[in-house]
Amino acid sequence: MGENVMLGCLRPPLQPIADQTHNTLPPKSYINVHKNKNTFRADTRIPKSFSFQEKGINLTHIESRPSRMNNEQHEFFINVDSTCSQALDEVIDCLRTQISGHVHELTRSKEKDTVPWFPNDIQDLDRFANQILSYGSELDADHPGFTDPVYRARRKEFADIAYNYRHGQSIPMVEYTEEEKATWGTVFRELKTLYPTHACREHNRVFPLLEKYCGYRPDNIPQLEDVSRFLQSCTGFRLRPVAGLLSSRDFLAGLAFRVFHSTQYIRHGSKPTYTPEPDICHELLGHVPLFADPSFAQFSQEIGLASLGAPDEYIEKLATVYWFTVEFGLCKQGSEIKAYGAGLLSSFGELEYSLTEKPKLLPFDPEKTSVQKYPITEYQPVYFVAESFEDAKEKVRKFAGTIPRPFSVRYNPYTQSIEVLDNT
Ligand code: HBI
Ligand code: NLE
Ligand code: FE
Repeated sequence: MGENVMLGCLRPPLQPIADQTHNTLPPKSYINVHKNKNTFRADTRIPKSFSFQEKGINLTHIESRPSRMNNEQHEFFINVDSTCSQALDEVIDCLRTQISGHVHELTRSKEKDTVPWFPNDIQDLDRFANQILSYGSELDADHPGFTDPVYRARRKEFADIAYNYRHGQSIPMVEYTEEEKATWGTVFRELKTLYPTHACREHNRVFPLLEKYCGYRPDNIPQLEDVSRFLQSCTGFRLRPVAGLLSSRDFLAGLAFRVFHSTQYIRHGSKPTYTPEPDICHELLGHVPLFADPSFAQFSQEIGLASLGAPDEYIEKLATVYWFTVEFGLCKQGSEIKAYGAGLLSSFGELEYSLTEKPKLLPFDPEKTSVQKYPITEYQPVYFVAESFEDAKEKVRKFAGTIPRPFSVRYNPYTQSIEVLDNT
């Protein structure tokens, strides 16, 4: 992915180039700057066109030394990391024309084949636990729980369970409060009235089993551990507790192992019919029934496998495909359209809305679906309709084939690890 460049370029000492460093990617390139001390001006600024940041180039290291050739001069060695060779050429050209000195490109090694790290073994998922994007005690200001200290403290308790969890342990049981159970009860009862008409047949087939074996009742919030065991017996899918949102890359990687990262806290009681965040209602009522379906489980795992080691732009596309299928998918069933997306199946408000005339419906097509923009804190204006899970799976498989990866992957369920088959 990266371009490796070593450059010689000109800057006086004390020049604030380092200000432009803004992330911690590993050094990939070197720019070496010589400047004659005599021409040094302390207030020199990098002209705008030099802005590395503007071109998406990260300065990862900079050092200056007195020149060995000429002690009137300083040399600046600069490491930059860029994913775009052309942007790098442009910046170097700018430096050459606008700085009175020499700019040497010392090395540039193409690392187009550098593959982002991915978990190889199911235990590697333990590494994600502390990479949460936002959670519990850091609720956004417009969250209904933001100003509720009791709710915030409770969220922190759940976050700690997830942080301390390791693969292979059983998921700690939680005693939910009366208030939490009341919220669950409201969500559960309302959704149950809609499922027969609005949910896909796979969801309706599994739901009674969850009532029978996992304690799905209006007055009881089922325990993740019990549900995880049930899922393992159906499709090998399992749950692991998570403190909040993971990055798309981490979250999708879990699916490759048939591991679903599940929140354990419940939404704030003031808004039971819709919340933008995943919560236990969303996981247990929306996702779990479908992960118990073999065809859907395989579909989900394939999105996960496709994501392993994929370039960032494809992760974003896969996350969007995930969003419009696993989260907000609609599906043809006979002459009708039904909901199979978990975000719909866990929101009384949006489930009802999704099957009215209001939203726009488009056919599911990964090429197009993967670039559709979407809001995350309100009802979706657009849904994609799949012909069937099998058809969606076939299409995603084809799409995954277009992801540039110098290897292919296969999940070995006996060792619970990823087998990497080198294509080069
Ligand atoms: N993290 N814990 C958690 N739960 C999700 O449902 C989730 C996530 N991270 C990203 C994500 N979903 C999706 O929006 C896609 O980016 C995969
Ligand atoms: N909007 C959903 C709900 O209220 O249950 C949650 C969506 C999570 C992505
Ligand atoms: Fe979800």
